[in-house]
Amino acid sequence: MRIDVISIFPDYLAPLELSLLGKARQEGLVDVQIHNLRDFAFDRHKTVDDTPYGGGAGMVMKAEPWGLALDRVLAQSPVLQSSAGADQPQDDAAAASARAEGEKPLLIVPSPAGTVFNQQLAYELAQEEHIAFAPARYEGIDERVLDWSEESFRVMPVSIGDYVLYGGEVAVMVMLEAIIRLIPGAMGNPESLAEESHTGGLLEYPVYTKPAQWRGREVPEILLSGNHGAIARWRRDEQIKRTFSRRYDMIASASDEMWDKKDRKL
Ligand code: 6GU
Repeated sequence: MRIDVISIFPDYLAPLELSLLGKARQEGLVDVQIHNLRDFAFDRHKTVDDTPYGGGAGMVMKAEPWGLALDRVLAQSPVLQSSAGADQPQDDAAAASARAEGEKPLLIVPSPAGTVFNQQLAYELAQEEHIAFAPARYEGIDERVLDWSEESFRVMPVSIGDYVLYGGEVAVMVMLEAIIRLIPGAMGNPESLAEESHTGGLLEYPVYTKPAQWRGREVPEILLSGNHGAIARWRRDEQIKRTFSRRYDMIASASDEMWDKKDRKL
């Protein structure tokens, strides 16, 4: 998978080098390219923002640097290389309009006004061949950039939750961590994916490790019993209890198929 991030704060994305994310990157599962938006501003002060037309508070990100940065991302897109050929020059508008939706890379625009990111969307995004992220600062990006982008990208405004951040960079980090670990081969133990919170409709059960006693607290006896059937039942009961108390919204929206005949009212 190819991922591009265009930002005026590329240092925010530095943690992508660390840990499992860095490993997925090193092993070639994902090719992440960070672009500094200021490299696409050519005036003396590398200006990326200006005052809003119509007046009002704050600054708006200028269209020109975003246009050039997105041109660069398109020129490097594996999605477009495979359909048009790497060396073929592309007539921008004609090529873009001829392109079927499925042949366009995805452009995610982080915004508190977007659709809310969740595990289901993370699974879908992990299947993409090329995703570009356009995290904005200030009051946002000149709307014409998003309008123009529709010609060459599938544009998706995405929020990571109902609160407001200074800018989209941290939201990009959150989304990338959720997406990259779902790429086959990027998880230390893929079996942990099947059991984790937000995959089976219930929250994860509590876990314990040695020692069996710690500060007067014991590990639940059933986990030491060796009775795998009973342990599985206990874990499922704990999942149900936990989900009821912490996330009743997930219980309320669960489909009937989620419930096992042996699930009890707890
Ligand atoms: Cl994606 N961006 C910003 N600036 N604030 C947010 C957000 C994104 N998601 C929730 N709040």
